[in-house]
Amino acid sequence: MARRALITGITGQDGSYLAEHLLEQGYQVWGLVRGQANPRKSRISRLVHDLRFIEGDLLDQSSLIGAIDRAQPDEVYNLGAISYVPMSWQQAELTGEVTGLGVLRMLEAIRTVSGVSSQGRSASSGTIRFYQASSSEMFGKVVETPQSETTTFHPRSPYGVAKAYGHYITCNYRESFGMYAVSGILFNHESPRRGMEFVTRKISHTVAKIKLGMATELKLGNLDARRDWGFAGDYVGAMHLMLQQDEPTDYVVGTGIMHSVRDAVRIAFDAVGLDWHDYVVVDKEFVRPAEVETLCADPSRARRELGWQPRLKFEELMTMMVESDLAQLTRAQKYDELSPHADW
Ligand code: NDP
Ligand code: GDR
Repeated sequence: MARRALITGITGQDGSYLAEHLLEQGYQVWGLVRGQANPRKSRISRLVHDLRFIEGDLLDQSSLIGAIDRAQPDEVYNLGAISYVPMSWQQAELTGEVTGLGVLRMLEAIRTVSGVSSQGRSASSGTIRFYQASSSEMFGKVVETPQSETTTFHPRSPYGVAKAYGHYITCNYRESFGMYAVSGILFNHESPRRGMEFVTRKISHTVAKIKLGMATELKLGNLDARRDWGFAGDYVGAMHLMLQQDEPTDYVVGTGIMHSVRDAVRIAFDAVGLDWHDYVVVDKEFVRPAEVETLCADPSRARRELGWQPRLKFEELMTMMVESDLAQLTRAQKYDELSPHADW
């Protein structure tokens, strides 16, 4: 019988790549979708075929119990979150509820449905394996470089704080109840499916618009911020591998190489033969109340124990994103010309 996986956050960037990866491995894949008529559900249905959907919300305990009961998964991947860091200052409480307490609710749903006793490790630990999408944002104001599984956390945003809660509660359920529950501490990963609000996609999309004469400038915040950026399509393989190990273990996943926002801008403009100095404007609106200046992974445990390695280099990734946005915008332009009521 096919193994079964339940993914929360199925409509997001990572949800789509992970679903594709698991379907390729022969899994039956279920996705949790929230909202009455979530428009992103039809987008993911067009992108990834053979998905099964269950309605539910990380804010609603009973819906998660119902989802586990219905999907009867072997593996649960908790990718659902409010994931845009600036939004976490505007909606700090909601971020705590979804990104932090949502993890507890999912662990409780698994514990309840699989009959794991609350009396401690001696009882059955259940068979459902759980993956939590932890984040390098937990390191925040870094105390050492590069960051590994043993580096101390100092989150700098309500998002980072909520992720740290999700990380520790996952570890706690593993230690308290013997559940197979692990966290992947993933560094930034991007793709043509990345949300427009994140800096790499904002850059690739605006550069493509400038090239096509649809925009004249690119407004950004801190150009000096440095990140360890990789390709999302590579990172979902690490998530899957983490649930196939004999012992549940947390892993750092990244490339070990840093670039600045300025580097990303330069590579993107180079890809279309333009000079970034002519178009980039620094705008205080995009500067954060507390910034994470640098993040760089030490992914040696993942390389050694999972045999995982990133394939795509940052230059290739940014260029691919610009080319994808150029192609998409060109198609949309043609469609608009052919159909005067295209946006109705
Ligand atoms: P996205 O922002 O693209 O996707 C977030 C997903 O969470 C969406 O599917 C969204 O669904 C869902 N969601 C939001 N609120 C709820 C809720 N109340 N109940 C259930 N689902 C909800 O994120 P990514 O795909 O980029 O990231 C996946 C996960 O990995 C996130 O947890 C993120 O924090 C984490 N992460 C991401 C990294 C990255 O670089 N991409 C790095 C490290 C960690 P909807 O369509 O309903 O809005
Ligand atoms: P991040 O990603 O906050 O690292 O979180 P984002 O792409 O939003 O920012 C990266 C860096 O770029 C700087 N920056 C800008 N960022 C945005 N969004 N818009 C701008 O105009 C801009 N100008 C400069 C930021 O200040 C920051 O330093 C992502 C999310 O996917 C999280 O969910 C995930 O946990 C982490 O990556 C790892």
